[in-house]
Amino acid sequence: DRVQVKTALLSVSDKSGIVELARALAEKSIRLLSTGGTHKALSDAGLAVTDVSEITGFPEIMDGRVKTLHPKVHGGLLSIRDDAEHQAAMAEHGISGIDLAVINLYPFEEVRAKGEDYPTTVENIDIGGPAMIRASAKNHAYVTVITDPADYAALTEELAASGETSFAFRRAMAAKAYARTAAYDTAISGWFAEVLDLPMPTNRTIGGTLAQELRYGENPHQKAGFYLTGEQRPGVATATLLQGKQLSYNNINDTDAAFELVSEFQTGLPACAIIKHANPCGVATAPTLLEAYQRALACDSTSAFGGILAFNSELDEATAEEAVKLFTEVIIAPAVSEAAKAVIARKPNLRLLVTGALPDPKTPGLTAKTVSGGLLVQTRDNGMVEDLELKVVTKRAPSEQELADMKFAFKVAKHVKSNAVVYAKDGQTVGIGAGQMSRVDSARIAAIKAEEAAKALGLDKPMTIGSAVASEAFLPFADGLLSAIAAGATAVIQPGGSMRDAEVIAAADENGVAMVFTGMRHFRH
Ligand code: 93A
Repeated sequence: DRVQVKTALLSVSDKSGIVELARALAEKSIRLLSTGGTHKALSDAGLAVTDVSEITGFPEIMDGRVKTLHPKVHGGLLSIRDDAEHQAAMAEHGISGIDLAVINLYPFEEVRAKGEDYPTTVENIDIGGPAMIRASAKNHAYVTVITDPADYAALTEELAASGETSFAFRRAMAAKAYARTAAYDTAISGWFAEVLDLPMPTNRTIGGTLAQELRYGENPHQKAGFYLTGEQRPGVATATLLQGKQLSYNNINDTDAAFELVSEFQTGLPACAIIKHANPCGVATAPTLLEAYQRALACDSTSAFGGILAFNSELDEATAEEAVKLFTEVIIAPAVSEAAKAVIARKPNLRLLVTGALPDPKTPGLTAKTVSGGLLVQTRDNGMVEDLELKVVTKRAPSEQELADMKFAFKVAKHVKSNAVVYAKDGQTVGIGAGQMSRVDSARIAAIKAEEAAKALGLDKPMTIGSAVASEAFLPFADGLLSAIAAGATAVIQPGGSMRDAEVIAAADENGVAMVFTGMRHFRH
């Protein structure tokens, strides 16, 4: 199953490592063919290399759009070496075999990410490269295809002894080649969907490129990887890791939840969110980041242990000094001051991520989750409470303060797993109930947590007294409302729309509670 490599075709946009590779191939007496730019790079380095146009007898035309799209190239890549008819066709048309193709594509993804103009982006859709990659990969019984400079070393090693490649190697590289062309076309299709603002789920492929193999998945016996979709959104996928170990699967999931939540607060007022198991255990805004952190922590300092901290503004020294007192896995912020970096450096295991900016919560985009045998894809929940027409449904209208607390609570509830009940007061969560099958249980749990927090803080009563409470979906019965009232809530925000709305409104009126309907639901599972 070993194949002697006699002729190699090199055609690369990313020219890193290509000269060294070509030199190693030449040392094995492998004949080198290549296209314009690659040819120049190799011959400038003193290597003997034949231009593909000499083989095809055809110049590169149309600004290089047609350079390798020729039977002499594709016949050389696709011919079955021990098939008599294929051999006859080769002899008849003067086609010689190409045993190795080293190709990487026009940098479409990079050009797209830079937001280059339309014609430039289109021009960077590679046609000839994918055609050659796919042809070589199909013919992996005879041909070796390399699409990633990271594999040059493995190729050189493979060829070291006898200038041959094994079937196992060729097949592994073929598999990688199709993953590459699939991801490439997915990026192109995603770009079109963006440009055309296509509605879901029209004419687009969902997918990404494996960027990182993770040590394990949600649990140590599960394997995992991090795939990037190419979406240019500030966040965990595009952030820079300033210090600490590689992020784990759970770190990435939780850090995303934390940063997306804190990015809801774009008013310039500092905000902090603390996440555990993808749910917030405290969120607050305050005049300073330090206070925001302290107030977020106060909501449930027990659960915050081992959590993720996200900030919506530059992490400063004072906040960092407080933050390192808590055992946390990850801190993520749009920026980190030099002094804060020095503070965090004292905890070398703490992962510090800087994103450069906050994502815009209103931008469209897709979210996906798997079910067995499928992917469920939807547009991101980019509904914002500020944009909703809130309807007061009770006799008593909320005060200014209650209204502000309601909106804050509803914003947080959007990021809490359903059923979500969030109590808030003065820009701070004071009780969060998440992920219960019954809404009234979520309300009760939030109240219990508030009592525990009060004890931990040495307060004589829970902070839910005089708070606003949010439910991310309608209150189906009055029981959830009554539980919130028992915990001291005076104002309620919820989507409304239950069959029993009248009953719920009556219960609110009886207790002098103000209630508003948002008309928008924020389920999150
Ligand atoms: O414009 S193309 O789609 N038409 C082609 O025939 C073709 N052949 C190779 N692009 C083509 N390529 C691509 O050119 C390769 O995939 C590679 O990315 C690039 C290398 O060009 P050069 O050697 O001139 O720098």
